[in-house]
Amino acid sequence: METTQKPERKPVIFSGIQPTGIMTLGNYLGALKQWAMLQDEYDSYYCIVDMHAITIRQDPAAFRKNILSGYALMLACGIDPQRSTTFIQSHVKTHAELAWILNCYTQFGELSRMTQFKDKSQKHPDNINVGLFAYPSLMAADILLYQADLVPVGVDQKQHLELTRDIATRFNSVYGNTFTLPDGYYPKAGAKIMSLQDPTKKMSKSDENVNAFVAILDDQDTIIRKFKRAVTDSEAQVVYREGKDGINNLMSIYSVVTGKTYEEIEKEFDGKGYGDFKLAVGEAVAEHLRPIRENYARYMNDKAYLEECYHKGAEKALKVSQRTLDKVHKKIGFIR
Ligand code: ATP
Ligand code: LTN
Repeated sequence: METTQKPERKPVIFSGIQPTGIMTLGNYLGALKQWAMLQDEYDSYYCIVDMHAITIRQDPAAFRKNILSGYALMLACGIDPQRSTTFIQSHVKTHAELAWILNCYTQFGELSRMTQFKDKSQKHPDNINVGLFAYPSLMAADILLYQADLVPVGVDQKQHLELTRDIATRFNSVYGNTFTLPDGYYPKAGAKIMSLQDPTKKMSKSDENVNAFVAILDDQDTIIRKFKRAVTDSEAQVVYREGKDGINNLMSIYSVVTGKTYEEIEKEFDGKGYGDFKLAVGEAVAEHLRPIRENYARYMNDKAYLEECYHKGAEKALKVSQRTLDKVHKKIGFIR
């Protein structure tokens, strides 16, 4: 008798990034670089989450540009639309549809405990909208629609990912196995790059002080200048130690972009001042980001290609995600 062998299912990755401004070195090391590295091992879905971005007020003209440039930057970081499904969230209607359903399986208390909600509410006290509150259930929908096994993100997203698992577990326990429980994937180094102006805060693309972050697209001189101005301490000793937040941050950045260990870095700068060290970090980062800047310029010169890629990506994403949404509708009792 003939045996029918099921084709082996590659594990699935989903991740997203908001087009809320200029993407930073933190976004690159914490997320985009990992996405590119993982794309062959997994069936990968990578998304510009424009629907999440409108939880903060966006200027329409700037927003339109940020969405396209965010998409181009994703490709420039090495995410290949032939090997990964790359798309824009609002193009795929299943995200909003499942998000609504999941809202009904998410508790008010759970969302109230989210630190990102608390931080962003404090930052924008005049616009604490329902979308900002429900942000995590849309994120859960993004992930669960593709039955993702793994979600590569920076550590600031850990709480959202745990909530996604709780929502999925709750739904599965009521209706039987429906969603795959996703695991977070946090890079060993670079999972939390800190602000260059206040190394106790994460580097954020929406920081008002442009010296606090390095944009992936900053030119070499700007990158070096920002590192020269980085806030450190007065000890003048390049060592990784508790309490030296500024130096620890620079050492971890230097370590990721050069592949050197902390010990090697300490040896390299033994007896040298912070000036030399900051210059070396700036130069190494600028060099590391150079090919991305060049690729980005190429992609932005070919809008037709970008358009073709995000249309194809959305088509594939819709097809896959619709299967999960249909299953959910059936389980809940919606009529076809
Ligand atoms: P915003 O400043 O608008 O809140 P953000 O810079 O935090 O945005 P997001 O789009 O929210 O960027 O995050 C995209 C990805 O980048 C997420 O996986 C997030 O964890 C990661 N990330 C963001 N900032 C850092 C950072 N400083 N270090 C490491 N990873 C980061
Ligand atoms: N909340 C994430 C962006 C995001 C995301 C996702 C990340 C939206 N949907 C799904 C991973 C998986 C953030 O980075 N702030």
